[in-house]
Amino acid sequence: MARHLITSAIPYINGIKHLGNLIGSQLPADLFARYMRARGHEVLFLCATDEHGTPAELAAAKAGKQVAEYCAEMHAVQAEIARGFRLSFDHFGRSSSPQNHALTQHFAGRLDDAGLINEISEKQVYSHADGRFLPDRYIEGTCPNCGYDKARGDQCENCTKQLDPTDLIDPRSAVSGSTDLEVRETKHLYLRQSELKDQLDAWIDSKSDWPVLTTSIAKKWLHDGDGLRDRGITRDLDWGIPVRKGTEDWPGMEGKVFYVWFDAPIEYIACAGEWAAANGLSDADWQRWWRTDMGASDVRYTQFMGKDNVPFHTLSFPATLIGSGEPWKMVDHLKSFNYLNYDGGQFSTSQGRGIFMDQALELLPADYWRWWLLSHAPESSDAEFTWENFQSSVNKDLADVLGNFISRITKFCRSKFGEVVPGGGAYGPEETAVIADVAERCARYGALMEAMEVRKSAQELRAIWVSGNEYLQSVAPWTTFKSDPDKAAMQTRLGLNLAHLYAVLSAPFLPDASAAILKSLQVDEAVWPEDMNEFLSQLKPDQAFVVPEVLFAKVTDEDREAWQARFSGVRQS
Ligand code: B3M
Ligand code: ZN
Repeated sequence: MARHLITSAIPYINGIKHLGNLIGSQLPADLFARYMRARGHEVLFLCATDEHGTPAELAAAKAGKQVAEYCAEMHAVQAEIARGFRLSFDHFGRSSSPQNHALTQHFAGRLDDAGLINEISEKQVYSHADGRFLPDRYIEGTCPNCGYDKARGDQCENCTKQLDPTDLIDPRSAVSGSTDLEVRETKHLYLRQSELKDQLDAWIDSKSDWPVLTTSIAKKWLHDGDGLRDRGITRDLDWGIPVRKGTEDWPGMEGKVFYVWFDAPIEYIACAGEWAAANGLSDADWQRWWRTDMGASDVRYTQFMGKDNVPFHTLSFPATLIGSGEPWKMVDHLKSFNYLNYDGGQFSTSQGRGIFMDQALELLPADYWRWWLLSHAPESSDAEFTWENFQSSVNKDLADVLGNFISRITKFCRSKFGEVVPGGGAYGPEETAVIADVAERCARYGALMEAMEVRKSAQELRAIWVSGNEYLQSVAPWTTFKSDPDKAAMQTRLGLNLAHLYAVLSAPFLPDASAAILKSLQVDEAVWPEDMNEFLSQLKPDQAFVVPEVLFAKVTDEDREAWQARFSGVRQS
């Protein structure tokens, strides 16, 4: 038994995530966590909401709420939707937690002690009316390039020109509208990441099993971009983790908070602390996952994220951990994803384009989405969601193959033998062949799941379902029954055992369907097959079962057209 620490990139708090976000980190992380648990490993699977930064402040202001109140509400909303998608987090934490405050301040203090922090003076716009410094995007004015009167201090949305706040004509505060602004000196902390370049380089080189997408992005930022230039880790915002040096004040940093990308990855660690606190466990209990001096050296740590998050996880966060000089567990495997596009364009939160997680669950239960998303995961390249593809995938894979197999075998059995596993008969060559085939495929499926080859795993699982269908089709117990009822009984018994196999193997992808099949077969505990012959003889003659409800309804052409129309525009709320 191994120990697996698994984290998904933590979604921003502002608003409900779309299906592109879901398949980019949380869902594949869940697949992996469920698989590892099914194989008997000890798993700690963590995720949280990313609650700091300007977007959180802006979204709260737009909703007319205090930021803390807004974040608490949105956290509850996101947690509920995560449950709806059956994301099996051991804990869904919050980057605003007391644990993350303490740890973030702790890391900053350690980095400063190690000489890795510089204080740098900068010029920034101060608003008298608001009593605060304004981040660039909080300043509005007229674009010097096109005359658009709602240009932001970082960029003009109208002509896309990149701007400095001082370029704007008639600048005003986006918070209060006040024009009483002044350019002032302000100090910020910079993390001297460049000092850690060689250590980071060596660390990345030691990760020979990382996917190319991950290492190429990391190396690009390390060597040719300016990705490793010293990075500002503080901001002049109200909402966030106050800048402190451990538990002490940091002179000159009063009223400032840490930059969201500094504290967000630290939440992976803090979240384990939140998990321990929520479950009445001790510090040692979470530290055995995170501190190599506390037992974490035998932990295998895997992170899941979209490709845009890779630099933060291969450079910035490791720089924080290495720079602290403390024995923190570093990531072993980093699985990153390309983008999922929506019907000829991009999913977009800001534009409300695409399908959002709450809306998806209003249309269909989680398993339908899980299956489509995972079997089309944007691994080697970007992928695209289209309603035609969704319809055909649901109907062909789930309804016609898996659903049809389960319904056919259980209903046939009921009609001829009643709702009990029938006895009699002995295996012939067809049975030996199908058992050998599913055994071989099952081994391949396990290896693909282990390697986090999400799409290929889905294909192999589907092939295992197909194998049973073909067996049933070729031996045709409904025909055999007329001439040799004992033989038909044996074929049916194997069919029911295959249904059991499908429930167990499909569980990481389709947790609800899997539970429904197990329940109808009256199997209490799902145990992963080790020996296929043995596994497929677990349902014994005379054991009772009940025919399950229809597992998967087909998506009709009318559904598809209606949904396509409903999601063609932008989300209004
Ligand atoms: N919240 C960005 C994102 O959701 C950011 C990830 C943080 S991971 C520590 O894509
Ligand atoms: Zn402009």
